[in-house]
Amino acid sequence: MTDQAHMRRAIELAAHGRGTTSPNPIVGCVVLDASGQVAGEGFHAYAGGPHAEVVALRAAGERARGGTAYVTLEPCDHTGRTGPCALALLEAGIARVVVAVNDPNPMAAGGADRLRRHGVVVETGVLAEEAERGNTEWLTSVRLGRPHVTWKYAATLDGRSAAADGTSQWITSPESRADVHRLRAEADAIVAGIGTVLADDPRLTARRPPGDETPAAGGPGLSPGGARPHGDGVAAARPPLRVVVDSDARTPLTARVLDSRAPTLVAVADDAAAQPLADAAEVVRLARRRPYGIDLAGLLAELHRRQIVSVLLEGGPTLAGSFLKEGLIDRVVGYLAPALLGAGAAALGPAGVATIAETHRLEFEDVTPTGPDLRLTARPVPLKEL
Ligand code: AOF
Ligand code: ZN
Repeated sequence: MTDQAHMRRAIELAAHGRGTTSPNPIVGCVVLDASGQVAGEGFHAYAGGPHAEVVALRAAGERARGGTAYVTLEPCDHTGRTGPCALALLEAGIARVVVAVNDPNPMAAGGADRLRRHGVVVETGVLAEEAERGNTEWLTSVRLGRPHVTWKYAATLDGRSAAADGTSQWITSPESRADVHRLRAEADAIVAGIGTVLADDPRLTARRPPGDETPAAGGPGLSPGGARPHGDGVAAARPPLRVVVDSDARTPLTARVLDSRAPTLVAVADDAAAQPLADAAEVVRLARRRPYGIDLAGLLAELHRRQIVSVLLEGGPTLAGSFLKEGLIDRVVGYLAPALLGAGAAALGPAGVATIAETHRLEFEDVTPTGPDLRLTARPVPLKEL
């Protein structure tokens, strides 16, 4: 088997950690013995748990000596929640390490260098693009110092999210709505504007669809040939933090978003009247901005401090427009229903575009049917490519 094939398997293993590793990345590892036979496999299952390399090395035992390790992310060289993987690979006697993506985390990087200094052959960049895709959110948060933001909306084919009288429920199908719950469950935080909270009174919680067997918490990540382990006394994955952008502090105490199902943060302007939210939510004050309420980059910085890696931005064409205008949207997921309204609010509000030359250009990444609807995923075109 080729390096690519083993790396593809490592990427597959990494994906078992999807949704449970935050604030850590997903990482997979395959260890071959000296004769090229697979001796151990592993993936990172939850923050605080063993790294993928350690899991795979444990499974391989003595067979790792003189062998090769395939890792989707450069082995770490630091002692964080766990010890340095570069050291573990050296102690196991690994002779060659193949890496997909370099670690941009300055605290952890340097593993490749340390291994080379000790005579290990290190190759990097194997299936890098594929491995990057699996860690888009985490890589964005490390590189930009703010969470990765996905803006999600649902609309008719003519791009409207509400009818002329403001009614907006059930534009898209039950399948699309179930898919949104999957998106929510994968996010660390769900952000909505006060307009949406007042109009729709959403809970902004992630309901798992019936039949979804994905465990809420990660296990030790041991995996050769077996099903994904779970339980094992590991803390359950935290429910996504609910964030309300509410510059004038208008969130009513009776709002469902303040229920006890998940923690809530209400972001108000620094000059907003004090708000008696008691214990229902934490309030954070941010600089007031025009036209939309508060300093959104400041809000993301605050979420970054709280180890929020991925944000799902929902609800509020105005809020979404402001995020877009400030260049704070990394991915767009639109659910389009085969329906037409002809009048009513557009899915997106003003986003700083006055003339066609200023259009926000995106590229489609994926198109998937969700029941009778289409789910379109797109990303902003990187500036250098325009
Ligand atoms: C992981 N899993 O399999 C690898 C990681 O807090 P720690 O000790 O778990 O360290 C997390 C950092 O370690 C992470 O941000 C990344 O830079 C590096 N490598 N992390 O969570 C793994 N190999
Ligand atoms: Zn490590």
